Amino acid sequence: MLIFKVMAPLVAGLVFLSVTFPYSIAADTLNPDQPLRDGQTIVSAKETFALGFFSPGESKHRYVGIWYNKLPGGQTTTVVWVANRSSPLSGTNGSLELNGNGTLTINSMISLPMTMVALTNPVAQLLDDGNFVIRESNSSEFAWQSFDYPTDTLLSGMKLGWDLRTGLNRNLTSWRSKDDPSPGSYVVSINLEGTTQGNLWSGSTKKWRSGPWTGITFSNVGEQPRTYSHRFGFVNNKDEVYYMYNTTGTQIVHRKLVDQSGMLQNFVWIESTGMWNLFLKYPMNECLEYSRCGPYGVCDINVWPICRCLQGFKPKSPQEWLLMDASSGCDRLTTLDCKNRSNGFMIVTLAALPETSNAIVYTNINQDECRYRCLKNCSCTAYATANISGAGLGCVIWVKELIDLRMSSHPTQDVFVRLMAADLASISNKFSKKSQTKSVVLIIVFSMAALIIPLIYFYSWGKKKMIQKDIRGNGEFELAQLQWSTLMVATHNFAMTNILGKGGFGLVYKGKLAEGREIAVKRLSKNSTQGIDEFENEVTFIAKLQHRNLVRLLGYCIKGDEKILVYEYMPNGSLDACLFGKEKGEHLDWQTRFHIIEGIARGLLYLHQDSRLRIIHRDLKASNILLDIEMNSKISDFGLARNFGDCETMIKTRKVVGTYGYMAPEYTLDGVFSMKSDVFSFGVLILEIISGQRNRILLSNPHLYLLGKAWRLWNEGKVLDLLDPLISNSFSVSQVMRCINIGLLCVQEKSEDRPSMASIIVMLSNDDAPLPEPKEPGFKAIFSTKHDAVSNQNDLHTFNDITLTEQIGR
Ligand SMILES: *[C@@H]1O[C@H](CO)[C@@H](O)[C@H](O)[C@H]1NC(C)=O
Ligand SMILES: *[C@@H]1O[C@H](CO)[C@@H](O)[C@H](O)[C@H]1NC(C)=O
Ligand SMILES: *[C@@H]1O[C@H](CO)[C@@H](O)[C@H](O)[C@H]1NC(C)=O
Ligand SMILES: *[C@@H]1O[C@H](CO)[C@@H](O)[C@H](O)[C@H]1NC(C)=O
Ligand SMILES: *[C@@H]1O[C@H](CO)[C@@H](O)[C@H](O)[C@H]1NC(C)=O
Ligand SMILES: *[C@@H]1O[C@H](CO)[C@@H](O)[C@H](O)[C@H]1NC(C)=O
Ligand SMILES: *[C@@H]1O[C@H](CO)[C@@H](O)[C@H](O)[C@H]1NC(C)=O
Ligand SMILES: *[C@@H]1O[C@H](CO)[C@@H](O)[C@H](O)[C@H]1NC(C)=O
Ligand SMILES: CC(=O)N[C@H]1CO[C@H](CO)[C@@H](O)[C@@H]1O
Repeated sequence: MLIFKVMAPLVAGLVFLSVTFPYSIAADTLNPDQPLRDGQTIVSAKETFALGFFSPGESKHRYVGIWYNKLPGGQTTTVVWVANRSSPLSGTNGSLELNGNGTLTINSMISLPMTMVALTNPVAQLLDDGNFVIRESNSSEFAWQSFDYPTDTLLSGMKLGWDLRTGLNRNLTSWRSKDDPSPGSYVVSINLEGTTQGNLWSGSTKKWRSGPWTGITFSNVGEQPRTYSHRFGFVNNKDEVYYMYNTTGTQIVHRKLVDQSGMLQNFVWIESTGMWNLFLKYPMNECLEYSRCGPYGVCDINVWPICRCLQGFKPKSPQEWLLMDASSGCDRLTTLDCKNRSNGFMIVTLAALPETSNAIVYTNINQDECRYRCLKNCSCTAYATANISGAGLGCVIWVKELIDLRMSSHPTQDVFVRLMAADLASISNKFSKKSQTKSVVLIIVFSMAALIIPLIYFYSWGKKKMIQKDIRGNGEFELAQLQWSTLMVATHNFAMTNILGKGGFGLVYKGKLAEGREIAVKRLSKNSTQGIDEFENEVTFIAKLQHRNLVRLLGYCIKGDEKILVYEYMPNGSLDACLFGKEKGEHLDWQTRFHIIEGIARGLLYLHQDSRLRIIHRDLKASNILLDIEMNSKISDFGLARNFGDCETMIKTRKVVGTYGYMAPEYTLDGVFSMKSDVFSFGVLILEIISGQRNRILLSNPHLYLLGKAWRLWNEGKVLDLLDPLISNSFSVSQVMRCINIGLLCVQEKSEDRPSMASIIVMLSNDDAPLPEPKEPGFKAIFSTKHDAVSNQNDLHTFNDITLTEQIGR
């Protein structure tokens, strides 16, 4: 059924009477003395929205709300507005009434949020955009509208922001839970101080900000991956300050929602799947999280670690920075002393203006005047000029710390940061030594004699980008050496209860450092000879590798026989546990699974191609993928990884190590491995993530073999049957199909038929990239060849999670 196609005009009052909507009362209006009782609904003219009493989720309480009328799966599945969300009724005897003077009451007691003058001949009407309005029956002007009192959802045509004439502040507030629409802790609102922008609050903590409006878009929203056609605008004048969007066609059904997880989400209805597709959410990545790197810290999602200090600044707490916690930010190398007039400005080019809520904004002021005003004021820490809200040139002067600084691949916003001359000079020295750093630095040193004299002007070829020195020295990451006693305390003397699991060469414990930071501590088994090689392997590789999709080694400890590695702690555990563990992927919706697949792909590309070493992991499997708090995937366990030279593409070994189920045929059978054997394992992972099933090798029952199943369904044209039934939320059919197609390409029998990680990234991120048709996956050989190690196990076990480290004879 085509749900949101424009319907033939309906004769109001006739159609709704009994057949399709037995409980709806006539048409879309509510008149005085004609109450709407629980069980009845009023439906907008084109049947898009309905209004009535409902109980959300498991709740027994009754609320008055507006929902999409025609979505399948129950009429109240998507509620967009709730009247009086804090004061529900307990019984089903509710009635909504329009009084003779135009106010609405529920059970003649509870009033809706209303401020209006008395009407003489009122009528209430539910419109097709989801707005419930009250007006004089002979007028089209709204005396009251539900759009002025949003709950958690912003629909097309609604205003988010201020009516300065009445003081009305329209903001979105999350539901407390899916059963309770009363106000939760997340609020999206528009602020008026500084430059106006959208803000996402968690209680009194800011989580995200949109940045100022540039005239076209918001400046701090990051690269928008895909947008569905809708026009949006920002109005900022003396009467009103608001954001609004309009969908461009009646077919497009779009809503924005701040949900209980604290994300601002954008959904579009996909008719072919009959589901909501979440296509954009904020904050979109770690760097868009508010003040991720603290004051004077700069976040850049394209490098690792993502946080750096501005030049002329140093980490406030080097130890915390080393442990990847940059929230304390940075301090000046030399304290700003305004009486000492040897100070000036360093230009940094950022993705957007830093937070402006405590900055001073002047409109219609040029750059020279802006700089002059900054120099005049001893509290000024930085200034910038910007086209504020598209209103033309404006000047922003910061008098406090700079926060929420973000870099991108195409930074455009120049910010002039005030530094002492000594620091400016050291930057210029460093800069001339490191001229390959592609940057533009313009330094103006201010002296009393001549107000503004550009003394030093450095220009270097290449892309405009800020130079930064991070906490690495000579390109090697500084590995913290930790005290044995610290680790004993952190893990409660390696208590059994602290065991997180078993890694490649020993047990892994959860630990907590004195300052509260959680860590994962891997302790090498004392009697493992194999382990020592793997320990060294791990230290060699992982200490040199830095990528957001690889697990981070924070430090080590060697004391006597004890060899210990300390990693960042991954609160969401391993992918294996998430997919196949007790909770069995219930909380893994499609977006999350896709995000995990993308993360693994990026990590693997880095290993194969972009890191300084070229590395084959050799033991990629679900239990070696860890998940951080935001479900970013991190590849771990480099115990079996192999470095290979520039000319080598293939290595042959007599010692086959790895994990059955994930190993490529040529490796299992001939001991030959290459980057393409990692690609095979990645393909198995994709199919496991999509299906929620392990790739079992049971010689007695090859049909359980996931690759076989995927291939059969692919040929039968029923490939969506592979999808984990727990993916109940919205997903994009085409994205799922692409992923299965890519998964099958990765597990091709011949390694040359498998794509490289670089092409996989293109295939994953580009909906239009053509995909080759897969051939039969390479599993026949595994089943048809008599294989000692496999047949010895009498089919009783699955092999997926056993890493083979012993030599198996051939
Ligand atoms: C509705 O029912 C509740 C109990 O279920 C009762 O307390 C209340 O007075 C009733 N209200 C009306 C308007 O009848
Ligand atoms: C409208 O009528 C109700 C009850 O009849 C009363 O409580 C309310 O104050 C009136 N509102 C206005 C704006 O006169
Ligand atoms: C609407 O009706 C009211 C009284 O019923 C009258 O005062 C008003 O002028 C009318 N307005 C229009 C636009 O006809
Ligand atoms: C959201 O709006 C309500 C009602 O106007 C107001 O009381 C509250 O302070 C607003 N919250 C924020 C964060 O703007
Ligand atoms: C959206 O549509 C309304 C009504 O047609 C119009 O007033 C408003 O300017 C539009 N806004 C944008 C951003 O296109
Ligand atoms: C500098 O700016 C701050 C913030 O507006 C202001 O309080 C202070 O008076 C200014 N100082 C001077 C000397 O203008
Ligand atoms: C500022 O932005 C508006 C809207 O995009 C544009 O029309 C105007 O030309 C811009 N002004 C300047 C000075 O860039
Ligand atoms: C100004 O600061 C510099 C260091 O930045 C210092 O060498 C110089 O002595 C200071 N001058 C005065 C007058 O304090
Ligand atoms: C937001 C709002 O108007 N809430 C009203 C809900 O009903 C209670 C009475 O039960 C009023 O006090 C609130 O103002």
